[in-house]
Amino acid sequence: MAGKRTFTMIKPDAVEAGNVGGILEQITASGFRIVALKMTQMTTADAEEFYAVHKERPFFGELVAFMTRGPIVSAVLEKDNAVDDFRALIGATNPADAAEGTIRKKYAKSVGENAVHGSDSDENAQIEAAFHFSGREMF
Ligand code: 3AN
Repeated sequence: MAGKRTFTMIKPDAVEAGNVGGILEQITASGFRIVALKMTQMTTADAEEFYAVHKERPFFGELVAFMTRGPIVSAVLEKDNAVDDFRALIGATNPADAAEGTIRKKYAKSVGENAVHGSDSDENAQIEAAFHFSGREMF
């Protein structure tokens, strides 16, 4: 059965642009309950670990520099079928390919600076949530 929780980050581009409120509003209006929420700034070591799966990709250095350049807002979200429904809500990785009305279509500038992260599996949702939040920070 599909899991009930996913993990998201509002990335530095969207925080800088003042879009935290608009993005959280769209998330909650779409039926997700906020289980955990905070603003932090990732260190280089944090970003390298979080994105370790991409370390051989040509854009890895650019991705780590981008994700550490300013604060992010991270959250754990709850809804039936959370991972897939949240991926649908945010839209394609490249905002040029993202469907009308999706968060990336509205707020993302490019494939690199694409406003939000969404976990791609139940297993990764759990790993990513535990990377950013302690048990006492999740409700
Ligand atoms: P998604 O975030 O949709 O799961 P992934 O997992 O393929 O996409 O990529 C992780 C992150 O790496 C993206 N959110 C984006 O910030 C960055 N990224 C992906 N592809 C590129 C690319 N071609 N150039 C620069 N950055 C990229």
